[in-house]
This record gives sequence, structure tokens and C-alpha cells, in this order.
Amino acid sequence: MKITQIDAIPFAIPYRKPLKFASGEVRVAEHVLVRVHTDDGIIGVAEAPPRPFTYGETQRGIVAVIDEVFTPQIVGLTLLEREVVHARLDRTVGNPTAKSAVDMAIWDALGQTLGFSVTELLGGYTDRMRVSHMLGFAGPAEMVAEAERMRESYGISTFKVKVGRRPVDLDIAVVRALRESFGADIDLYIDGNRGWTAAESARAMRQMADLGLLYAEELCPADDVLGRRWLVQQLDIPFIADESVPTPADVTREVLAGAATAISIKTARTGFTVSQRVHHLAEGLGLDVVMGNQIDGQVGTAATLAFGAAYARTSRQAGELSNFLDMTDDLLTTPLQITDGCLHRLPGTGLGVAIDPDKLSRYRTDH
Ligand code: MUC
Ligand code: MG
Repeated sequence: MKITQIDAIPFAIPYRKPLKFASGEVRVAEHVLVRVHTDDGIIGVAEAPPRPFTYGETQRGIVAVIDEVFTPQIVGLTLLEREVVHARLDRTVGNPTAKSAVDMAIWDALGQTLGFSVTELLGGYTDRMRVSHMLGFAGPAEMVAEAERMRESYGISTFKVKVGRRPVDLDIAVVRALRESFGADIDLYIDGNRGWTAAESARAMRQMADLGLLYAEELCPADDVLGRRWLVQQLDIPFIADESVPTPADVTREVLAGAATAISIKTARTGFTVSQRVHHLAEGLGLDVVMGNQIDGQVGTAATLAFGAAYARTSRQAGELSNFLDMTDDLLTTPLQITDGCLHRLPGTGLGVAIDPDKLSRYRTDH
């Protein structure tokens, strides 16, 4: 069970089309595959998707901080000393995605070593998650067509619509077109990635009051402290905090300040260990939780699924588990399959994923 080596391997896989949202866009998945080796010959894996525009981490930065700062402090510990691992990682403020990938690869290795899935080790609640698909910026016709394709091909009926453009009418037209096209057959919620002001958000929400939205997410910056509180307090649907709550302390601060009434848990930024703490905190505070997507590839999506399926609160809502579909390829020997709008728990131990060596050598960028 002793950790002997940690690899941080950069890879790049293009998207078929860019995913655009208020705080940035992605055209190529320039992610990092993290591997944790043990003295029993086990290799745990995880994926780190850098989001420079949100958390400031880059692909090169993630590789460097793992190789130069985290690995020397963790090699020699056992897979069961996860609190020691965290005490050491937490000496560094920031670098959430790098820390989370190390944490998740340790859990994958632990599951493989003990012969259980990560979902079983965490909570073992269910065998599937309903899938929510994120629709990036485009015109109404294009976004309706994408939703139609996701419904026809995968049975997905929950959509998170990216908003936050100016004028706000651009986005309102999209949400209205989706509702008019599909009626009550789909669930809709919106995510602004801090693109609007509190006043713009309030106006947009009033204009969409008849569209039956499930949630509104991060419409304006949490740092507009009073504006955000003013906005959240006038809404009659939960307001999800996402990038404003990357730690349990942030959840406490934002929720107690009245700046959020639900939260997004992203394993890409809180791994399994800290996601558990965020989950338990949400339970104690009585908050709705949505399993979010940091625009993960299939390894990262398998991690979100593994965590989401572990608990009642995280599996109640559809999880954001489908944006890997826009990638031209991925690293797994057996690709994830969405059927009837659901992703089922993967068979096998740990995360249940196997990396295809040919694909890894094709897409890695460090040689
Ligand atoms: C989301 O929910 O905000 C966009 C940026 C990021 O870090 O995650 C995505 C989705
Ligand atoms: Mg978000």
C-alpha cells in the first residue's frame, strides 16, 4: 500500500467544436493524467483539467507542482494515510485541480488494492446517475439542435444553458427557444460564470420567470457582495454557487452570507476527500447539490460519476457528465456510454477505468 511514484502526464485531445461560456472557452482538452504507483504494483489514475481562466492553474503548472512540490512530500506514505496526504497538500494554498487529481488517483489505487469500487468505499448509494448536458454559447437554433441531438442519441433531458452574454436578451432568447421547442419534456437551468451584474441577472430572471428554471448558477460575481445577496434573496429558485465555493470554508462563508442556496460539487477541484467534506457540509446546511463538470474528459467524468453515485444527495439531481462527448477521442480502453439519459457505475474496482496505452502515447505531449 506504499506510494512509490507519482506521474503527471500532459496530454492534448481536440474538441469537435469549441465550448464557449462567459469566463472562457475550450478548443483542446489540454489535461494532465495523474498516476499513483504503489509497491504492490497497483496504479491509480485521475485526470486534472486546468481551467486557467477560473482557478489560474495551467497544464504546465499542474505538472510542475505535482512533480516538484507534491510528489516528494507524498512518496513513502501509504494509501490509507489520506489525512497525512491532505495535511501536506494543504500547506500549499491554491492548486485545487492538481491536489484533487493526486487525491483521486490515491482513492482509485486504494479501491483496486482492497477490491472495491470508489463508490462503495465512499457510500455505495446507487448504481447510476442521470446526466445533464451543458450547452455552450451559440444561437438559439444551434443550441436547440444540440439539445435535440442529445435527447435523440443519449436520452438526455436535463440541460444547463450557459448564459452571461450581453445584451442579456441573447441568452433569454436561447432559454425561451429551448422551452418552446421541448415544453415540459426537459429540465433547464442556467449558469452565468459571473458574466452579468446583479442588476442584469435580476432583470434576466424576471424575464425568464415563466420558463420553469430549476436553478440559476453563478450569474454574477460573489465578490459583488451586497449585490449578490440582494439577487439571491429575491429568487424563488435555488441559486448555485460554483467557482465561488472551491473549499468547504467558501461554502460556509457564501451560504451563511446569503449569497448562495445550493452548491456545485466538482471532483476535479475537490477530489474525493474534500468533496466528501463539502457533501457532508451541504447535508448539515440542508443544501441542494449538483455534481458539476469542470469540462472533464472520460477519466474525470468517471470520477464525478463515482462520487455522485455514492450518496443520495448527489445522485438526486442529474449530474453534468456528458461534455466528453464533444471530444474527438479519449484515453479509455472502454469508452463511457450514456444510455437512456443515464451513466451507470463502471464495473470493476477503484474508478473502474483502464487507460489505453496506445491512446496515451498518441496524445501525451511530453515526448
Ligand atoms: C461550469 O459549471 O462553470 C466552465 C468553467 C469551468 O471551470 O467549469 C465549466 C462549467
Ligand atoms: Mg458553473
